[in-house]
Amino acid sequence: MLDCVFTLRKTTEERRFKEEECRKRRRPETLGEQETRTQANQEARNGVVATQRVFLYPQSPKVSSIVSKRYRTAYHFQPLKNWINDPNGPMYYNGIYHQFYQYNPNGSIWGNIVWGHSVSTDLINWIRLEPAIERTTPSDMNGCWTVSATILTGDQPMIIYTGADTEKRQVQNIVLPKNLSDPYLREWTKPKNNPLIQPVGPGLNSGQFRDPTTGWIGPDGLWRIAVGAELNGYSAALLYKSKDFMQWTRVDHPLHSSNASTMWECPDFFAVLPGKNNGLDLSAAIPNGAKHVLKMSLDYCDKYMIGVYDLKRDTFVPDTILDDRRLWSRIDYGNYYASKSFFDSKKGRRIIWGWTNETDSTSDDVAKGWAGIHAIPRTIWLDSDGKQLLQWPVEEVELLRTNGVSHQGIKLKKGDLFEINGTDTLQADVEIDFELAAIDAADPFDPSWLLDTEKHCREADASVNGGLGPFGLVLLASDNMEEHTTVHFRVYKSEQKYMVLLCSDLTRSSLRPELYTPAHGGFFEHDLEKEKKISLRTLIDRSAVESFGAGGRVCITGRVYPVALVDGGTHMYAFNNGSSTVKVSQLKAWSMRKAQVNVKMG
Ligand code: DQQ
Repeated sequence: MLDCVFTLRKTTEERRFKEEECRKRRRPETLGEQETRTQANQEARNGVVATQRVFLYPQSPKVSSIVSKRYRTAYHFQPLKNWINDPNGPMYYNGIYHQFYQYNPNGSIWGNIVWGHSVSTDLINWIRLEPAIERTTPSDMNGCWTVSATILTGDQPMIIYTGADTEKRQVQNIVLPKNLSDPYLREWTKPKNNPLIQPVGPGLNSGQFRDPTTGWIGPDGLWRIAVGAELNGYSAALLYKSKDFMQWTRVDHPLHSSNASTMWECPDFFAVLPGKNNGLDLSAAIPNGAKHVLKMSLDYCDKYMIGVYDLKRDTFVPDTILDDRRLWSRIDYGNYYASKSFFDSKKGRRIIWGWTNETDSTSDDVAKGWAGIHAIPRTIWLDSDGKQLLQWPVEEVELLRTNGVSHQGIKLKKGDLFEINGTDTLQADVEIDFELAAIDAADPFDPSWLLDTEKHCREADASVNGGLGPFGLVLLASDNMEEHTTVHFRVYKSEQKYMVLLCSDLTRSSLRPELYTPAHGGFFEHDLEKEKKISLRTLIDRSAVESFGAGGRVCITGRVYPVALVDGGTHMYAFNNGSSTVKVSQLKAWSMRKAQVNVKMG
């Protein structure tokens, strides 16, 4: 077995580069395995073949440089060059979608942050504008960080953002558009009264006080925002009130706090209606039966709680409080952080989008000259059970689909592999429905897996046969399968219900050394007795793989850098490696055209 190498998984703040324990466990291939692999490779060209022949371990790599334009995504948002992280202040204003983003104009690692600014009419194609905000005043001299936009009554956009002041304290500032008649709102003004909010008060850590939410109006007609903070050593979303959006007073209790963690970055607070995928504007009248969601970024992922906003006490009360934060629900079970949502008044939906970082090394990013993408914007709403958020790529992305192929009624017996031909395997949108006949074949569920789903996905990988599953997709596979990424389900039976695991296993995605290649995974409850099928949608965009299990119950985003993507071609398959046969009742796949994400202002 090769020694484990460590890799650097980059996240947010200065000094926040974190060494992750390497989970790639590879062993050199034996001669017998090499032979089997060659044979399997020939068979794999004509439809269904045996998976056990191809889930093999790769050889020691000898690979070309990672500096290739071919790893840049074709329809995810990323600037022409350099580093980006959090999406900032997304909004729809006067017929235009705006997104700002944390951007380093000088290089491809975090630092010198300004707000990049791009505008769009469809959330997929973007015009790039000059940076909207840079560090120019005493209250943002050491940082102009994450922001939320609020459109005040009378159509006035305002953005509250975190600045790091001359003493490196985190303060909250405001900016306003200079000229409301400019359709692109290119210039923003910092009023003289910044900072609006100082990090004062007992127990508040002035270096952990940032990322204000979009504002909302309470029953008393006052505006509110929440700010992520560390209070007395624990995480809190501190609540502030204002009459005019300029003068803010801290409410004597947080919107919500928890002693299960120490700081929440990028809190997001919004209302949802169970079973309805139309979004709600938090400042409009909230219908009866609505629930509230508090999203927070921590532990390198975005988690959320569903509950009610108690108007009298002005607090968010989660339906369930889980002391162990490993059990908190996640917006995405992969590489996805610092997401922000907004109410899209054009289409009456709530949209969320997040940042997906590279998983190569920092020196690779420096060599590439770029790092970071934004996930495809997703419509987000609450399932009818009131417990689980559902997400789906915005419908606009479907305009990029071309060259569709479709198959029905493919039976996949244990060990079968079906090649999906006819589409671009590097830029694709795949929708597949798996029909399950023998749900009793599901293996028993062990609740301890919930504490570390990545470990479970790694141990029970696609080569490990189960009662019902693994079945799913093999993506970005090299000719000889030395490189491949699997996105697959396993079904388990737990007392009264079925628990389904979606894994996005990147452990064999690339022969390159020093990559972070986890096996991401998330569980969800599924009423299989009623539905008898599970759907999977995966967007493949070169180095990005974004998957949506069971209509968006579990979403997983991953980054991969297969050598075959640069040096050869890749393949895509549907597979089953569970004892029970599964039927692909419907499979649709499209090539995806390139989006224009950096159109220069004419
Ligand atoms: N990124 C920003 C911060 C935020 C962090 C700095 C989250 O405002 O807390 O670039 O990724």
